[in-house]
Amino acid sequence: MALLNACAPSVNAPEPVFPVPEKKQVEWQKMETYAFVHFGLNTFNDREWGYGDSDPATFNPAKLDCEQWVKTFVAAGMKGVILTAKHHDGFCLWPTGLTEYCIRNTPYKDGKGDIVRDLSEACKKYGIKFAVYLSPWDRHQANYGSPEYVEYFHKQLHELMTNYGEVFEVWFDGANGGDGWYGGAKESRTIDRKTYYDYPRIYEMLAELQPQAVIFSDGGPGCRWVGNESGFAGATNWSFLRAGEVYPGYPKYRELQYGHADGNQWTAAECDVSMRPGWFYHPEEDDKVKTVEQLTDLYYRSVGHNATLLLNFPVDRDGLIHPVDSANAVNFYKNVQKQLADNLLKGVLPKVSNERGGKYTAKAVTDGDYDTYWATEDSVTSAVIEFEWPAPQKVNRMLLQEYIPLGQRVQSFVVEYNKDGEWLPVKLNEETTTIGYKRLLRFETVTTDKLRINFTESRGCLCINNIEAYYAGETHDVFTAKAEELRTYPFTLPQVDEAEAGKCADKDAATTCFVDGNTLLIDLGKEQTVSSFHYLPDQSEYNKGLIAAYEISVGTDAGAVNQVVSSGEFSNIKNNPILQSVYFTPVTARYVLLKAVRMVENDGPMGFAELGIQ
Ligand code: FUL
Repeated sequence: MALLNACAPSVNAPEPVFPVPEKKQVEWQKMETYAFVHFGLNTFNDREWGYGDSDPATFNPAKLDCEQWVKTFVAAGMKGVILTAKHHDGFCLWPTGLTEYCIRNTPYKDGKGDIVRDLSEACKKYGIKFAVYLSPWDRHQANYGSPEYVEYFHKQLHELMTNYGEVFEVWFDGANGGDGWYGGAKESRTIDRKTYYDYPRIYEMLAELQPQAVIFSDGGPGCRWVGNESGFAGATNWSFLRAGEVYPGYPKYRELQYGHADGNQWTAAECDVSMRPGWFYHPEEDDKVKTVEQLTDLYYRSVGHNATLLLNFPVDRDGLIHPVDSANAVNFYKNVQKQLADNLLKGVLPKVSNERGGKYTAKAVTDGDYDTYWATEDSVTSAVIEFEWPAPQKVNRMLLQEYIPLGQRVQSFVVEYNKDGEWLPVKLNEETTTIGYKRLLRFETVTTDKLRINFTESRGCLCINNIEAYYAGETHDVFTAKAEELRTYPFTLPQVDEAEAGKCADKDAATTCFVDGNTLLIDLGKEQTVSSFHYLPDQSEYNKGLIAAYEISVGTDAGAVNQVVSSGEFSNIKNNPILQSVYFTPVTARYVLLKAVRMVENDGPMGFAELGIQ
């Protein structure tokens, strides 16, 4: 036998199809799910984007316990955590030598605390990876916008990269420049997002200090933002971008859900989403924690769409993960494990229409080894693989993996089952185009003794390393977010067509009322005590008509609605268009006038999925 093998012609591995990932990018993608922690002064000041002026004296988490966080992540199957070491407000969770706006000047542990250290050590203790988010935008520093700030920012990164051990990722946020406190200047500052931070120098520093770290930003280079903060990638999802095209704040960011099919740089997608509507903790969101079903749905549309899932935990004011968040996260993981428990294809020997030979045979797709794969001959870019069971099985899930160290290739495929001798496609609600590192499919249950996958188009010969099938039971997956429950006084919009106006008062988040101009007059019909304004932006894929900054006035006479009760920004509305609530001192009024002081996009009407006045 040994002699025979030695004489057999050796079969070469397929050539890579470019772009291909670096080894560290493959290791990163294998993590699949990891946690995000948003915690800082915002937590104690009920803010999503601190202005940079919150008093450090407000930061005093009485029960903070990083081990509690990490134990939760481990129980939820997560392989790492990324901490907001500094968010846009500029406040540092480590005792930095570079600014006084940090944990040293808080009552927490009498100024002796270091949350970056505590979390990195808890990660080591429980065996998960650690990483940091460092906001480039800093609304506290007086010199933000100048070259001196860039020096400061690079030094901050240096501190973090040298004092806390290995990080698996470095997270650079795309939200950059705008209003801020800036040392008391209280103004708006813009920077050139492409050049200001001198990223080439940052990449050099990271290559030297933390070569294993994958660099995140809107356009990578290590991994990319997925173009939404809802936690899903497109069903078609290429791990490529056209190099040099995407920069922080890239206007065509929706493309990031799908990648660039013709891209020349490997930059896989990461889906960031919070357990709650906001990224930071707000007590009024205690009953708005994502459910097990919602999280399970997101898992299929992130990890199952060739991306990773970065799931955020808004740590609460005690410094702990809230019990509802941890219960839902752990039960979500258990639910996924239950749905994908018993691989019906394990060890089943498939039949294929083409095989390269050598060690690249069909049995590699069911042998449980990541590094063995079935490959077709060089010129063969379409092929069929068929599985047969001795008796019919119920099936409604499939898992497919391409061997990405050699590139992402598959462009389209069809899954079919055999019914009384006839091949029929399984019924699913998304396209079957790309696969990449991992593709999970949910389809209507079929009972069959034969399944096949017809790979119809590919960028090169096929390299498939894993195929699994499951029966997940009859589940009720949630495919769209539920409309927010909004309580409101009855109202009319006297300047808007009645049918159109109805769309923002129908409790249906899927219908949006569009209003031209930049003001909206709301009539409560009679005088009421009002103290809050609620605005759910357009929830369609493109979130049309988003208002970035507002002024709210009230009055008792339609001709004189001029008592300003509040003005400000709808922080982060572009990326996370959730329900926006403005609270003000109670006042008696019949009319409320909203003025859009600034829109996210300059042209087009304002969009209101729902409105509420209370
Ligand atoms: C965004 C930020 O502006 C949000 O506050 C949050 O940190 C999210 C993860 O990224 O761009």
